[in-house]
Amino acid sequence: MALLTILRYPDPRLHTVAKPVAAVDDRIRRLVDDMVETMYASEGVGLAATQVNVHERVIVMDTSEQHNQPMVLINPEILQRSDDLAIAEEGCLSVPQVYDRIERPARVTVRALGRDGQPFELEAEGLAAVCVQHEMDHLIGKVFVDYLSPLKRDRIRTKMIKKSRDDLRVR
Ligand code: GNR
Ligand code: NI
Repeated sequence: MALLTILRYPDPRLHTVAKPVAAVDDRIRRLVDDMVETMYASEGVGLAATQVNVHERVIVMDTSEQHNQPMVLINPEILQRSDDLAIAEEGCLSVPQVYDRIERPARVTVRALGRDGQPFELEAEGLAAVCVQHEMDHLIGKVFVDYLSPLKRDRIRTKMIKKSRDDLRVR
């Protein structure tokens, strides 16, 4: 297993559209395992392959309380979105220390392949619904700050550029 490097906003590679996984083989299983390790090491509840600069449709997430139920979603597709919306405070490992309220469908049904290559369906609500939608956005090159106003996004961009400079200085 290995820790992967997470791209930081405003890295343009975060806006890459991922391709479907052709086959769930050893290479994909290795990617999944490294992503799970990286997600736990970063204390995230989810991670999309886009964030580790792999542009294939792979997500890992764990919204369980004990952080002991990793879930793998390969080639995820949303089958149903609820009409009712919910607002939740979101953050992103690619945009550290930035949190803002985002409105999304409150519940979604998702179909995906698991680590074993078998299809399954997930009915998500609450944090799991927020997380799976946030991760699926990454796979189409969308970061949660893209939902914010251009003014807020510009302030975040400036803050992130300054932060990378500061992070380099203390390292
Ligand atoms: O760790 C994460 N927490 C989180 C909190 C609220 C809404 C979404 C998320 S996902 C984020 C990890 C991440 O950046 N995944 O792409
Ligand atoms: Ni994210």
